[in-house]
Amino acid sequence: MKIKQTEFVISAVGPSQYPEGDLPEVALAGRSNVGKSSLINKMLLRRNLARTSQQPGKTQTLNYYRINGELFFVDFPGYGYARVSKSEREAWGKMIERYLREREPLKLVLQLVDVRHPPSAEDVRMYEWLSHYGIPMIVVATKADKVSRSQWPKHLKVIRTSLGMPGHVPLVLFSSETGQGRDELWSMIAQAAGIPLNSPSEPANNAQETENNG
Ligand SMILES: Nc1nc2c(ncn2[C@@H]2O[C@H](COP(=O)(O)OP(=O)(O)OP(=O)(O)O)[C@@H](O)[C@H]2O)c(=O)[nH]1
Ligand SMILES: [Mg+2]
Repeated sequence: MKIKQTEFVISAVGPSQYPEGDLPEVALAGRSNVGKSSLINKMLLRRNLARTSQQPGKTQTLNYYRINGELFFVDFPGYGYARVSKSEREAWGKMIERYLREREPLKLVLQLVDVRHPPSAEDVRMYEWLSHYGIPMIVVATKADKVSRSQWPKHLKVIRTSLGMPGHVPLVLFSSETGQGRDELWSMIAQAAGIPLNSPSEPANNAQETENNG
């Protein structure tokens, strides 16, 4: 995916603030600190477009990023903060549930889990909740660079088993440090969103190379 233009659009607190139009949306869910903002920045090759919330666990907004005028990334508020009150947690749940149930442009959810640790009870709940809505999902195991290569299969197996993921749900290893998983994720996102990986006006990399060599 060639990133031509990226832009933070809005921190939406509810449906009236969601962008109009029908650009496909790809949502990102996961615990606070799992690496959602880092993944967005790596996917978009921007150092600091998506920032960590100033008040972790408090931000109850859906953050919209527009890419190439072709699709949106929608960053969910992170879950898993012990200090969040019951009413805040409920407000969070209501907002997410309504979004998942009603948001027509939503094409794909990336659920992020930390590859180092078995999924938490909240990760499992989130996964079950997302599956319930029948929205296409990819589980992304973040921080791959923090686990040695030889240990990857073991960790991935724990994730798949703990979440109860059927074989057809993709599980992608990702690192925002090394860029591992970036190409694979882009091709899955483009397919789910129904957008071309390379726009017709732009030859794919290998086509360009062929032309240059010729
Ligand atoms: N080594 C390594 N560190 C990472 C990776 N992804 C994220 N981190 C680090 O993990 C911490 C949290 O990353 P964020 O991207 O801010 O996490 P987040 O999920 O957006 O957190 P909230 O916005 O609080 O929900 C930061 O210190 C990142 O530098 C990764 O792939 N590898
Ligand atoms: Mg963040």
